[in-house]
Amino acid sequence: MITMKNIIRDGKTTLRQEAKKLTFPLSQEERQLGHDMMTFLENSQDPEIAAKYHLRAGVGLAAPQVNVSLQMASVLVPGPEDKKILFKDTLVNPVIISHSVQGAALAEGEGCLSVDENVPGYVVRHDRITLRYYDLDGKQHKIRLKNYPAIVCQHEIDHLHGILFYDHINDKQPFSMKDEDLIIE
Ligand code: NB4
Ligand code: NI
Repeated sequence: MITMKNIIRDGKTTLRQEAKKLTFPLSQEERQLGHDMMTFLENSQDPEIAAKYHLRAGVGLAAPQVNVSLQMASVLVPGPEDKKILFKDTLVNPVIISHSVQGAALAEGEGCLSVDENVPGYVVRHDRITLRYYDLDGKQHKIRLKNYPAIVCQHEIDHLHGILFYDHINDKQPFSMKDEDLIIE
């Protein structure tokens, strides 16, 4: 079971490396990693389990965060009031093949399970993306995402390229954004 002990923190080299592409079929170990990352997200979003194991809540987790330098990330985005699921899958070799010019940022800023400090500021990303990825079974997906799920996937894909959310924050004016940029509540 993945817990906070397995999640490496800012300063470790893996977080700044370009992760390696996977080849199919995945090994049993690689598939297991995908399942374990998704289970971490489910556990972290369950108040009882999260309290018991001291898990910080997460909507995404990328393999480099558990010190595995491979292009794999799990995403579990619940809808408003945690009702239905907006997006749930483990992304293998994900690529953003096109995106809107329109930018968007989460109103609350971003946090990262690998960054213990709070870094305030808007992280302006693409509001809409077309994403190509493979799932753990090797099935190819090409999907369009917008708003919150699109932001989460971009945060995870950044991890696969050694980028952390605060790299995008303007340290002189952390809450500056273009008039056209969308703020997602
Ligand atoms: C990834 C996110 C940071 C910004 C937005 C948000 C949370 C993370 C990091 C975009 C992606 C993890 C992976 C949350 C959270 C809302 C949904 C459902 C019920 C609690 C949960 C809380 F926990 N970020 N944390 N940070 N990361 N929303 N929610 N709620 O997930 O570092 O690379 O359970
Ligand atoms: Ni993160």
